[in-house]
Amino acid sequence: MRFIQLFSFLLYGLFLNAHTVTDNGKCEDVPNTCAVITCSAHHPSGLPGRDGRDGKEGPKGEKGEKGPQGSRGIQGPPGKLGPPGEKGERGSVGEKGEQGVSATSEVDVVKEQLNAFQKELETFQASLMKYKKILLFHGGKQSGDKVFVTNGLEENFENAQKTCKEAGGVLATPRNAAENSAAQEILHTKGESAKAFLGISDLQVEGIFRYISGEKILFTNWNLGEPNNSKDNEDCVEVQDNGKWNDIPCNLLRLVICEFQ
Ligand code: MFB
Ligand code: CA
Repeated sequence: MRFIQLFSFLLYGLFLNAHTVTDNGKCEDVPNTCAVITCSAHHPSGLPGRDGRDGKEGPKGEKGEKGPQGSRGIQGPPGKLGPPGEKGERGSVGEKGEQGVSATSEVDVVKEQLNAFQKELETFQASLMKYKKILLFHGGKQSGDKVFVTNGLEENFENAQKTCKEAGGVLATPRNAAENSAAQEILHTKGESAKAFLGISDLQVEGIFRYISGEKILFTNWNLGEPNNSKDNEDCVEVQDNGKWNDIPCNLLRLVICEFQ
């Protein structure tokens, strides 16, 4: 009996048209075919068919409605500097300043300071004159602001410089004929052929004679044929009792004459 039922069911199905699902999802007959697969929606008594094959990709959908506003973006870079603002209103009047020093009192203060300075200078000049008188008393010879004095001892060039520096002066350095004569007079007080070192040498650069301060000499009174750098060893300078200069070795002993200003 069951076989007949199944066979009749199958036979029934064969007489039905085959169906397919169209692109728009409808179920339509396929003519001149025997139904094997049916669309169950038209045969409620039929068994549900298997899932159909995926349809072809449908056409692009219509543009959707505008979505909700996105969340706030991150802080953007600072904007360009804006144009200068308009000039502000005039500020309020400031507090009253302290009482100024009257011009008169300022001038008075300066006058007082000047007077004090003048008195100090006079005291200094008086002391200086006093010391120069003492130097002259001890055989010193003055020329202009300078006083030339000897301690009566002979030393080499290096030690002669130190002796004058420690006494508050420098080695005799005539800068003109008058000063040179003052130094020469001191030599005359020390007898014939006395000679003294001057504060001049070409120790720094051979052949270029400079003062101890380093500047090139301006005034000279070289003896005839001098400086000759005899035996290639004469870098210091002596003044002779005739007032003439000669270059000699620095290690010789000569009278120390200092100058004080
Ligand atoms: C030279 C002089 C040199 C020595 C030598 C005895 O002059 O240039 O410095 O003093 O005499 C001739
Ligand atoms: Ca010489």
